Amino acid sequence: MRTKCVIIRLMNDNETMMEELRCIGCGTIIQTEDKEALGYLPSGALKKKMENDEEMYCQRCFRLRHYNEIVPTSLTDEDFLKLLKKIGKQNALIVNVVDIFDFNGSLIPNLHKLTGNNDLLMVANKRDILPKSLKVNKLTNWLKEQASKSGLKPKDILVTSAKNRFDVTELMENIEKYRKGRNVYVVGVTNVGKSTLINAIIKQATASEENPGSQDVITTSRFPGTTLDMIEIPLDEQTAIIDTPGIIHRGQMAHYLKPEDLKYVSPRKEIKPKTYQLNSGQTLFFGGLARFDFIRGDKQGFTGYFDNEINVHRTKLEGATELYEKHAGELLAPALVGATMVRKEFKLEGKTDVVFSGLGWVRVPEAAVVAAWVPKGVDVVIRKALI
Ligand SMILES: Nc1nc2c(ncn2[C@@H]2O[C@H](COP(=O)(O)OP(=O)(O)OP(=O)(O)O)[C@@H](O)[C@H]2O)c(=O)[nH]1
Ligand SMILES: [Mg+2]
Repeated sequence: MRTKCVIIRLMNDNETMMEELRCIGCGTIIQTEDKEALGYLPSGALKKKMENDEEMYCQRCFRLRHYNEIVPTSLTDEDFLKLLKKIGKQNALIVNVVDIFDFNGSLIPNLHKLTGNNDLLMVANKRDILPKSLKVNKLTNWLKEQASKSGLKPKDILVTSAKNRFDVTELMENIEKYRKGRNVYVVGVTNVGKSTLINAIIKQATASEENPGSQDVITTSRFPGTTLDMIEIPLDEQTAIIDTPGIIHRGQMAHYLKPEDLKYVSPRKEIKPKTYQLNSGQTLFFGGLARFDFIRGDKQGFTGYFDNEINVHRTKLEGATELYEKHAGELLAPALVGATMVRKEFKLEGKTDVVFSGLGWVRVPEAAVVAAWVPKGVDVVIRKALI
């Protein structure tokens, strides 16, 4: 498996060969002219890397990898979609990665349109975030039901954690089984862990006794939109596994948060569910980012599945709006101060999750009328309870 800088040879208009250098971290074309534009690498550094036949990273990747600092890009949603439409024209295996912690937010609308009639393998990543007590069989059945409801017909559904070596080995075996000698395109919404999974595959495939844990080849980060173009990692002489830029789903909380608050939507540890016995007329605030009102129904235990560091505040429904207006960003933190909170009411039959896209969900065990509030633009959906 060769992972050095990607050199793509293209024929230009005059039918002469020209070489295109790409950053191995994000897939963007390397250039030495414009400091502010994507793919910038100072010419001295480029020369040195070429002489030493070293992996080549653009300045944006360098900053992300070493200082965890993001440089905003000017790519639009259409740019990303255009790239992905090319995949529909290939005969390949499509691996659709979704984030189990944000399953609804990571579904791609019209995925079949983008990928043509190609075989689809669904990979539900970030298993390590959900409670260990949740059995993989139960989870897989739930995923199958949800995928089918969304019009997806994957050949198979795998549950993985990019951090778990055994999951990665199983993923590699399944990819080999389903790809039947074809290229593999790894697609999905931003931040689901596509690049992290491919890095884990590279590590597994290249690990040796002398080199048990090599460094991550592809740049990954908590910031949505890390990968900017296709990145080809050869699987054999003819075929490759290809990382792709994530599709931007504007309804996800991550697109509205400040960089320092992104940790709440990308938990690193297993979440510990918390149950609250509420009477009707009570409200829960999850930081200042989500609000849950219990309007009508019998007293019951509502369970919150959120990052362990999200501060939960319980209060009376009456007066909750004033409390938010006074204390958003202080008592109720983190918050998007100044954002309009939008209310959605639901009449539920029981065993339902009220999902705040990307941030987490509240499990409602019995019949109840509830309202969910989120900053304007963020999606709220209800679904059959996962747990
Ligand atoms: N807890 C947990 N975090 C993960 C896992 N896989 C990836 N992550 C984290 O999720 C975030 C996004 O990972 P990336 O691999 O950059 O996601 P991506 O899908 O390539 O994102 P784009 O390039 O923006 O489309 C990073 O903070 C990763 O560390 C996992 O299995 N478990
Ligand atoms: Mg990526």
